[in-house]
Amino acid sequence: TVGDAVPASQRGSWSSFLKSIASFSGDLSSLTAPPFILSPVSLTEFPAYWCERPDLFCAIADAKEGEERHLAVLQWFLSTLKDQYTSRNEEMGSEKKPLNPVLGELFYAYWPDKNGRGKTTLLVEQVSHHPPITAYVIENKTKGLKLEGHNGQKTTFSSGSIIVKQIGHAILTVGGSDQYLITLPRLRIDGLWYGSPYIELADSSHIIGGGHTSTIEYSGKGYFSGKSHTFKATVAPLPGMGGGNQLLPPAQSSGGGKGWFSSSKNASSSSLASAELVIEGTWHETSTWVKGVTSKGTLTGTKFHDVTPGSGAKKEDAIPVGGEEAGAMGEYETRKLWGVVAKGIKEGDFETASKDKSRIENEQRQKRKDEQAAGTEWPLKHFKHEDSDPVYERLGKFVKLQPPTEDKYTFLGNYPATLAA
Ligand code: CLR
Repeated sequence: TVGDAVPASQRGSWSSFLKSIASFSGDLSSLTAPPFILSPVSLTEFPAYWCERPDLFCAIADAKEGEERHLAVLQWFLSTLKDQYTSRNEEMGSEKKPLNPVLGELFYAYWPDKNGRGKTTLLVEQVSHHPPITAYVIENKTKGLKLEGHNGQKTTFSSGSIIVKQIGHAILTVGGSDQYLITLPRLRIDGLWYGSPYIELADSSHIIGGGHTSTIEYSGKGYFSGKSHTFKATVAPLPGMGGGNQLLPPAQSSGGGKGWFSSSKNASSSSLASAELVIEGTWHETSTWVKGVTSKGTLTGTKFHDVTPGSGAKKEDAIPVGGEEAGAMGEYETRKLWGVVAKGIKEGDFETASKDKSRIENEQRQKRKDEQAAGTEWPLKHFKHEDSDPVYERLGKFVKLQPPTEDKYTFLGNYPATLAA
């Protein structure tokens, strides 16, 4: 029955919440939800999920450019999915409603140097409130790795589930010029009726770069495999690029370098290089090579990624830092801004939580009014907004991405002193 997992006193408000989402499309973040479903964490902290297994992220830089590096990117990407999409269920019992960031909200954090991998830093800024958009940059200067991206959501409601289309994309740059475009899957939030929401991934997403393209198709319970959190990744050399596949004659399997994308040298051998690689499994557990004839030999039947507890890919939480010179957190830093609200939610003091949440929201409304009256706009601190993204356009063409271009938030390079290496 409705709200099986909902505290008895909140069942009524859970049903009204469900009714309001059913008759609603767009920005879910503004809807009032009952206390039991509130998370004390703001969406500005979510970009940390991209790097909670820093060893896998750093391994990308050590892989040889071409097929080997593309596969390292795919392995890292797949290994982030468990943290991105199931960690709230594991830590808080179900998916929850995150705090809705205010314009200008910040999150600074890092993963420390270990075994010579160097320090990895995370900088996040809420660059739009309406609709909510979060921009981020994750960088490891020692390894020459930089992940830049932004995120938004378009939500609709369909037969009892929330459907979330992710807006935005990420671009990973290795060594300054080797670039990978990463697109994002669609989400379906199920289990709403019972009050225990969880995410299933749907449709497909891509990784394009290093002379290869990966298409990752997602399915869940009741789909072709019948199992939750299932995927199939197909890796193929980009047309006319050889892609460093071992089936090429050695002289032509140069595996990348400068001019990789404009080179037509390998065009005639593309039929030889068209051998696809296929990996299948569950993204929150493990996957296996199904067609694995790679430049490193035949891997068919062996493991590809593994995020089960105790596996090699260790999970490490980011360490938050204050961005002010002295290291204390500024007013807009997420853990300071939401401190009282988060404490209230964690301790079950929802009155204090909702009071401070209203204070923050009212202050924001007043700020926007003042700006409008003064004819000014809130200035972004770390990013510059652009209407198009040339890297997205160039790489997206290979899989005819829709839309053909997207906005871009370019990082200004202005790290706070506390985050600089
Ligand atoms: C944000 C970007 C991250 C991946 C990610 C994971 C969970 C998503 C979140 C994104 C966006 C907001 C989200 C959330 C799950 C639930 C929440 C869709 C895509 C919505 C707004 C809350 C719905 C409310 C019910 C849980 C009651 O990289």
